Amino acid sequence: MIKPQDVQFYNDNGYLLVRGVFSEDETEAMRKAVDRIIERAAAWKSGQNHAWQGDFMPPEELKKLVLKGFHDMHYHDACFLQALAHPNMTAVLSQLIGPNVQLHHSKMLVKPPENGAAFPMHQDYPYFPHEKHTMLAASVHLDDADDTNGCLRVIPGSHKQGALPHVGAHYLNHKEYPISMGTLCPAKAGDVLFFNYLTIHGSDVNRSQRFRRNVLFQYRDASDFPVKKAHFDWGMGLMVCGENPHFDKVKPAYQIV
Ligand SMILES: O=C(O)CCC(=O)C(=O)O
Repeated sequence: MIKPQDVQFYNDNGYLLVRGVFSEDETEAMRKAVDRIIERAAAWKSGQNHAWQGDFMPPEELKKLVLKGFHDMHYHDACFLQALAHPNMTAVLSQLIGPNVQLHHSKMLVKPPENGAAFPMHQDYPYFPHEKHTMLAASVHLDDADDTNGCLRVIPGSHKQGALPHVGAHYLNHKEYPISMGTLCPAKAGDVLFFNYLTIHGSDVNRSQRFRRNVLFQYRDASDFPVKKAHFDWGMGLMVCGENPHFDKVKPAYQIV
């Protein structure tokens, strides 16, 4: 699915857009599944707003913004389990991470039309630091995304700066790193943007008339261990390709409730 020069691009820039990882039918199935999750959440009155809060926007503007989010997508609908271990996905992951790849977590991010929330620029590292920094996000586009509906932005090469101080371990100083500083990463439905957890990224408000629906899978090398116990999600440690050399040492500690 990708060439050695794409792997080089990822290593140099900390991100890579791979076109057409998912077919139109697969993308449509995921879009419908996301819509059904939102409907079910409304029925159980659990569709709370996940918009990021903070001082990166005036409070009166921030309170109008909406983000529909859920973690553990593969526990909501089987199409996400198929997607996160899809042969096109694992073909890319095994080249960017290595032969033994584990899921860390999955989530959806739905920016509704006109008021879809922004993400201030940040690294994902502070949320789940690991020893070897193999962790990356694969952001699956379910809709065409561009500047007007708040597509992802990255700062190319920023992963080489290592871990940076975040405001309340949440996002970078927005005066030093405004969202506008990020390089736009427009993408089509079915495309996947891969970016390392040290790569500075974020996205602006969706002010368009269109949805921006993404599903994000986070993966790591099976030999890259967390430096602190944090951020446990269902399905963490699922092998999506290769083998687990450390099953005797590391097991997820789940409590089923
Ligand atoms: O999808 C986006 O616009 C940004 C998501 C993001 O930065 C995150 O979930 O950490």
